[in-house]
Amino acid sequence: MPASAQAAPVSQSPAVKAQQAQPSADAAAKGYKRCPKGYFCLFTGKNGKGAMARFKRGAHDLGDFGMDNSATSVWNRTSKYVKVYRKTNYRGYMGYFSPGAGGTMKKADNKISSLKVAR
Ligand SMILES: [Ca+2]
Repeated sequence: MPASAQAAPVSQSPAVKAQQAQPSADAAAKGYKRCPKGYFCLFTGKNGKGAMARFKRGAHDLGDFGMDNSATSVWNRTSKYVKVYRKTNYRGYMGYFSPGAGGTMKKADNKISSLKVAR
């Protein structure tokens, strides 16, 4: 479990199975496995289900991705910290996700409106 501040919206890592990726399996990928390495991914459902959006740098308005106030689970596959905000344009800081952190959110469920990947 990654060390994180109290403000972090989640405290557990996604339960990702250590399976060898195969081309045929990629097409049928679902859940957290859809999130490519190097990206921060949002999912509208619990446990990596539902629609997904992926980010390398962040987004000042998740509405541009159909994700405003709808992210329920996340996975940070970047090597950076990712800050999330309750409002657009990085206002209303809620907490951050450490590199490798993810899971189904509780207090930030359906509340994130913008996010920023640390440089
Ligand atoms: Ca949701």
